[in-house]
Amino acid sequence: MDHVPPHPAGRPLVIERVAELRAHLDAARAQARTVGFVPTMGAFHEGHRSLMRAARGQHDLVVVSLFVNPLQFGPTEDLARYPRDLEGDLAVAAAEDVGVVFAPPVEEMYPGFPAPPLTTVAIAGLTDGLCGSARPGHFDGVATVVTKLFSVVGPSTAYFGKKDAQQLAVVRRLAADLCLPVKIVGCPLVREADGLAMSSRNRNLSPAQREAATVIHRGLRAGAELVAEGGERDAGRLRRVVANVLTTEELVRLEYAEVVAADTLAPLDVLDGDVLVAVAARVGDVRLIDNMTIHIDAEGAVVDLGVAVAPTEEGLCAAR
Ligand code: PAJ
Repeated sequence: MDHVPPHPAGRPLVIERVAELRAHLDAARAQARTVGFVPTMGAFHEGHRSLMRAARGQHDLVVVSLFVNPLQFGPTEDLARYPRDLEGDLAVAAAEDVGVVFAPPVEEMYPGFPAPPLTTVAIAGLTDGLCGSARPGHFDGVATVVTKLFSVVGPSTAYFGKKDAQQLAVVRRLAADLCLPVKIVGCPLVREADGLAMSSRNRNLSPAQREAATVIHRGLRAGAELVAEGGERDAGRLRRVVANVLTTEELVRLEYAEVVAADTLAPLDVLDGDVLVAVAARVGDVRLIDNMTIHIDAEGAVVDLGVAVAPTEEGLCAAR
């Protein structure tokens, strides 16, 4: 049996090649160490850290992938401008006791790049609405890279943020449909103290835009209040209240505000069961998304807007 050297304290092992990662993780599994996986595109913030912490609480070895996946960016999107900070990210990963950072060059993931890969993963239905309409091909790019990463890492559990609610629904579905032997865990949406959902793209906002962007959270809060305290059960009226708040801010251009079923993402008329209220808006040329879920039954409505600071205890992630 290969011996797995412990990574030097304070520094994760950085691996760039698939074969090397496989060999390292095979050896770890042979020593009965369980592998928890957090896929990312880097530029870490508290949202990413909360996933690493959840993984660390439940696994011996945490693997974080750091790969800005060109397949999920459209031709006019911000691939070139996507924030990159390898040194800062490695320091964060070290602080969160991440064992391995997998940071492959693009040709390691897509041999022959920029020629498009011949094999991709596409998910019907779930990817048509919400961000799927404005970003054609985006979720197929996500599904393809996530499937490849699962194949390379072979984790027992993978952690995703509820911030990207449609992505989480897509990943759950692909894991189920392709019988992938990995448990998908959804973790709470983490917000800045003023309510703005944490995002690597927030770094690209000017101070005035950053201030204006808080209207997104205020819109969701107004909707939450209407349902939880006002007893509103009409999806159209909820949608309009959220949208109206978002259009009060000059620097923010609403792309969509939708009220859908949380699992199927099908549009709703009446609020019942697990409801996802999802919004996307452009602030300058930065595209931001946010959401909340509301559980509605005969007893009333329970709103989940996420957490204002990173959760520190394991157990905050529901394995649903
Ligand atoms: P990225 O945007 O780097 O996000 C990595 C993970 O962090 C995702 O699961 C995302 O939902 C989670 N995350 C981001 N902001 C969060 C927040 N404010 N609160 C909680 N979780 C948050 O999502 C991607 O990368 C990519 O699409 C990827 C899955 C890595 C595939 O390329």
